[in-house]
Amino acid sequence: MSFKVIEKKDLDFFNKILGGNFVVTDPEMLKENSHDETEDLSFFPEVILLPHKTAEIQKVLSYCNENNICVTPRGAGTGLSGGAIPFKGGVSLDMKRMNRIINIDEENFQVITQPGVITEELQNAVEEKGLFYPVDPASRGSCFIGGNVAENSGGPRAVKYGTVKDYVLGLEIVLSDGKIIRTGTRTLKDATGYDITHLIVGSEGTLAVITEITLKLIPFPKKRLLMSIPFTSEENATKAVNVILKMGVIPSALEFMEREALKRSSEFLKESSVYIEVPERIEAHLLVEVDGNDTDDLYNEAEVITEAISSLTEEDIAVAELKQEQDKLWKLRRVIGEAVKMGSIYKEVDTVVPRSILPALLLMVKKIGEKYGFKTICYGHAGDGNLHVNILKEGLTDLEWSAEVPKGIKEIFQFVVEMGGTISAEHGIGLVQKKYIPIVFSTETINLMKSIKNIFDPKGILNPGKIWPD
Ligand code: 2HG
Ligand code: ZN
Repeated sequence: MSFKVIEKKDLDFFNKILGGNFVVTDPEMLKENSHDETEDLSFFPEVILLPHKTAEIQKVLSYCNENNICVTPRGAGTGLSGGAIPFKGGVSLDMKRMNRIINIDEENFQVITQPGVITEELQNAVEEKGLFYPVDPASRGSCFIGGNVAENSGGPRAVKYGTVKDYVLGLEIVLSDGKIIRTGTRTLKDATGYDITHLIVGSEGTLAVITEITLKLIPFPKKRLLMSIPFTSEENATKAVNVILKMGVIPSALEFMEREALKRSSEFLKESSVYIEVPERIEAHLLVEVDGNDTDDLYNEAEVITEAISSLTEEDIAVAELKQEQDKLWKLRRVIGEAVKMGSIYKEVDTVVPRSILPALLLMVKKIGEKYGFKTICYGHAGDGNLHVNILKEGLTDLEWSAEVPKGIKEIFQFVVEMGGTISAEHGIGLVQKKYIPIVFSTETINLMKSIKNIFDPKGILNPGKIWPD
């Protein structure tokens, strides 16, 4: 599918709608919007548009649809599957100016926000009112809530609180022809018509542009304890996950970090005195957080967890009650993605399986890595069965990287699907995983999804080249 190359008359139209400062063709800025946090991928837009209200997006999309100009919606560019990369050039529709929290409804525990609000800023704003928006991707300090909705993001607290889709009550969206649609409600229950809201959540900017989001909130948990549990074997660490959950304790977070992941993030943070020694015998850690409103209850839960896993580790378990201690441990966990990626070209697979399969998944990942000669660094949201597998180019030749590694990724994905899992838990498909989609879906299912795309965006101008194999 080819699109019209943008020319002066198009730029004149965009200037009329948005004003000159918000129609950007500066090469440095185009370069900035050509990539996100995905591996070494970069495709330049022809222009960046920065709208600050729905009516502007309505006019831009209607014009682009009429003139066959493609449009890639972009949040903060923290994505890990190429979702915001303008694969076919055209317009990068940058949502950073749509950054207002419209209303925090303390009576009904809801917030209405524009998409360009930083997730952590939204969390802090509602926390001031004693409310909690729990979905906290590792990139929460920079990612936008709109991008989180577009990717159905997760994060460490999904094991207890779920992912973005569990909090979106309603949306305002703009379709590729400029129609403005409101979906969903402001009620906690809704059995009215098809659930368009949740069709848009996770659609990666391919069905519509999200211009307003209504989210459900919950009361903020007053107390937290964070346990750092060392293991001398990765297998025992992954086995401990289900042992803990079968004790009836639902941790608010249950993270797995293998030795190399923790070592790299600790190195990465050395200056900021967040440094922990990982003794040679330690092969992996679990971070287990429990939250609630009574500290004694939390210590009882920590006791239950400690008792339950006593046959899997004899190492001392650190229990952080003080927030600054907890923040240090969370910082070590949250920067792993950045730390692991900074030294090398990488491919990252966001595998997820029923959580009892996690031990077998980790073993299989390591076996496939040996078979195809690549190193993996693994960590992730063990409580959800979600294992992030970072494959580093490091010493591999270009041929090994381009030929052998994709074979290994395919085998990992085949195993995951055979085990009842899927190929993305939270990072999305975007550009980088689309060739593996046929491992997950039948041709009929793919065609059904493509026909839905065709209904929403018949000319295919929205985020072209994503999710579906070319
Ligand atoms: C995390 O869990 C994020 O740390 C990022 O999903 C993962 O960058 C990564 O590999
Ligand atoms: Zn993650």
